[in-house]
Amino acid sequence: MPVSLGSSVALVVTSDVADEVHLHGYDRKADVAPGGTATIDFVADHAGVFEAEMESRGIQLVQLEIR
Ligand SMILES: [Cu+2]
Repeated sequence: MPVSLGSSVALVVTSDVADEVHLHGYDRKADVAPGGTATIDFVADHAGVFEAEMESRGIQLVQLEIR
């Protein structure tokens, strides 16, 4: 998913299991409860391709292409 460098981003994840959402590259984390929502707000201030995953399951959620 393309993201403009310098933009404000809200990564919103709704989950049916408990886990931790982890945005690599920016190393931001947020816990999510079963049936709950986690939000990671950040400014996309460095370029690259970064993966967000469900940390304990190792499931990729999205890949952000910040450029
Ligand atoms: Cu991770």
